[in-house]
Amino acid sequence: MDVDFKNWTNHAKLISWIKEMVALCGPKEVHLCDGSEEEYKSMCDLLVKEGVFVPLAKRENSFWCASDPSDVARVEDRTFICSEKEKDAGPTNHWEDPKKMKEILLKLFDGCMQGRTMYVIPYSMGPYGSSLSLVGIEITDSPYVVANMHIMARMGKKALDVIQSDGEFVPGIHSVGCPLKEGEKGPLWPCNENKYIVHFPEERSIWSYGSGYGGNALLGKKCLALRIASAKARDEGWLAEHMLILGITNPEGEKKYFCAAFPSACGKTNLAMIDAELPGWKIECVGDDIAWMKFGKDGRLHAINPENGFFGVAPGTSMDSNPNAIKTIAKNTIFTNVALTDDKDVWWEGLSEAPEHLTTWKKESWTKGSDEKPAHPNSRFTTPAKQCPVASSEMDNPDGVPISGIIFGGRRASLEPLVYEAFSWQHGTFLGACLSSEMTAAAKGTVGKLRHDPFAMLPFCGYNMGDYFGHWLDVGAKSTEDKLPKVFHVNWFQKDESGKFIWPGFLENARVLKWMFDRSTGKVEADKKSIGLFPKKGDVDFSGLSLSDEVQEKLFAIDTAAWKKEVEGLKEYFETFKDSLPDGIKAELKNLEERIS
Ligand code: OXD
Ligand code: MN
Repeated sequence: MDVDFKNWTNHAKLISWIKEMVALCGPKEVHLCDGSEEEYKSMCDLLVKEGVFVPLAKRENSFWCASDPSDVARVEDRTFICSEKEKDAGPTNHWEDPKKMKEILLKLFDGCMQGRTMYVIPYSMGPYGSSLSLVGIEITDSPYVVANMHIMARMGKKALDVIQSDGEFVPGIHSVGCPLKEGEKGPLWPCNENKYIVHFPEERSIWSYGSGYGGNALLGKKCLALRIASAKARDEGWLAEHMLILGITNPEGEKKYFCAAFPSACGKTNLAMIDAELPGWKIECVGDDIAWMKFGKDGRLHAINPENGFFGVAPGTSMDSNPNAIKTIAKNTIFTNVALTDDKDVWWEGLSEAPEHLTTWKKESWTKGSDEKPAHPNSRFTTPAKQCPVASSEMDNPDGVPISGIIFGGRRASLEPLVYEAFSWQHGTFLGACLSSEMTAAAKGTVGKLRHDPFAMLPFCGYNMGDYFGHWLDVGAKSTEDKLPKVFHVNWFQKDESGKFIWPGFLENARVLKWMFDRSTGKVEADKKSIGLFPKKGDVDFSGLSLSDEVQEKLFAIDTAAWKKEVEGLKEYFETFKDSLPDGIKAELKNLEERIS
């Protein structure tokens, strides 16, 4: 098939790769995307015409859609890091020999787009003109993916201009793996039970087959911005992290930025756009999922959010938990796998009182009182980041924002106090490596079971996690403690004996952010304790919360016996990394053991 690249690109390497993919996948036609508003509209019109999208009555330019019930989440067990050497993928990733994997993929992709349109998406992760940004090309046979990429990335001609001037791009090929015979219409949500999400970190390329959902298919997000970018960051001395970025301004007008990493189901999106309940303070959102950090000339780490939209989990999002998210999704939003109301609006658990009748994400009729959950626990909204009422004007700043603090947190019913600070960058790196969370019903696995998720990067690190810890230590060695961000650990999820949360969480978490802010300006001192630096009494403001003295004490208690047990668990966990576990982490584990004994 002849593709007319005139007025699109004349970049030889790009053209030759697209031609190669056309020959391999055999689509019926090729659409070279321009990223325009009209293109987005035509994609949505097409999806409405096909019956994939249902236009919503109460939200301008917004749509409801439902995936195939077998294609609802990232598939970690089908995600591969195909580095040349197995050791470079490490013990926490699935590895396959790149040559062998290419053979598998070439067979799968052979003719996989038959009867479908191939879309070629040029996109930038990060603002144009930033030395931190990366450009990718995603080839896909899913118009749903094209529509979502319009929201999630900066997409279009300008990305091609970047390729033209510096030649570099990350190629990503995606297919739902559902070719169509002549005249066949196929399912509304095409996918294949055989799924492969494959990364070649040395070649810096992505091949994704069989899924049309989220991180499996929107290749800019987890595949490029985390797995490929983390491998590139290791080679080039920067950080690609699974972190939100927020800005805090105090009543005196001083502004600081923080990044935060949390495993799934710990309220990361809620914190990213928290509606501060602190008079005179202002909190702004730069990003809710990914941060890329590089040293500026000032010796400080500066971060950009490579994304342009939020792909947020809907259930649990409400005017109480996250009013800014609710306001963000009022228009121009794609809802996937939530429930549809009879008057063509969306609903999910936790949003409001359930209506009497709904259409579930499985397109079944649902009446109030039924046991089934009408929205899938991993149902999502795809929405433009700039619609967020507290979107930071720095979202497009090519220089990024200087980071004063990095926050790690997990869901722990006991052990971990409300907040403490690391003694140093090395100790902070150790806190990131130790991160773990109790699983909720939203993730596969046993509810309540502890899952180690270092830096919340377990499913997203594009290389050996042990080397990744070492890379963090190396990054710290490039600057000095006074310029490096302070590192904090938080836990919003402590429970009492009856299983009730003892900290109110949600918007009240801003009180803890305020303490971190005051630490970063040097306004308040901290108490040195066995596991870290703790707030002095009264420095985390509890006024108006009616927390009993007992609860206030429990929020900051250190249970030495439990910590001894934790250390034993960590020793065992760290053995997984064998000789890639860096000395700095071993030293911090030993220090902790000594301090609590
Ligand atoms: C996400 C995730 O979708 O972390 O952001 O799973
Ligand atoms: Mn995420």
